[in-house]
Amino acid sequence: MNRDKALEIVKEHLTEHRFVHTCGVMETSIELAKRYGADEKKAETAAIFHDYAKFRDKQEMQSIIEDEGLAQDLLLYNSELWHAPVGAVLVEREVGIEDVEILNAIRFHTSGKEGMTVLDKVIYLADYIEPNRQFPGVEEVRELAEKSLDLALLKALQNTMTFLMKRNQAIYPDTFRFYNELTLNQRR
Ligand code: DGI
Ligand code: FE
Ligand code: FE
Repeated sequence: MNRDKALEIVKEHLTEHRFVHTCGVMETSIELAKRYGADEKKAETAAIFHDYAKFRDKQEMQSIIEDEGLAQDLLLYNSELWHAPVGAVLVEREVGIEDVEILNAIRFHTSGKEGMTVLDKVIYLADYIEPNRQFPGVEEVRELAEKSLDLALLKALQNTMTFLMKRNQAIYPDTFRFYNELTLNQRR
């Protein structure tokens, strides 16, 4: 889809702050796609729509998780996780995007999972390091992202999981599996 059209569509579903974040993810995703060999156009589209469902109400997201046969264990974890898989469903249904690689990158952008494609990883990392993000540790991950996709992701995962654990939050199993995969691959 044409970039301007896509941005026009998504803008209606986001706050100004989240739209600015989305534009940052778009720019960073294209850069990372070039650097690490993912399809730049798919990265652009996935980035634009990655937070499409961020502001849907919880009740609607819960119904979609139930009715569309998404992983039911999502309902046991932080509802912040829901907008990613629900977003993939709604971007297909409402925007008409059918490309499975794009939809998967949206689907996995919050939890991550084992066996992600380069495109999935690019969107996950771009979401974390886009220029408008400011939190402790982000600069280190930005620097790692210049050299190694997986090392940058591993640091991002360590930061996120530490952040969640310090707040007594549960960690979704796919996030753990993603972290374990990245860690074990570093040792080979
Ligand atoms: O939607 P964004 O704010 O741009 O970023 P995101 O899609 O990565 O959402 C991050 C939120 O999800 C953040 O508040 C942490 C929260 N979260 C809750 N449980 C988990 C989790 N993130 C991961 N990776 N794994 C969890 O188990
Ligand atoms: Fe998100
Ligand atoms: Fe985001």
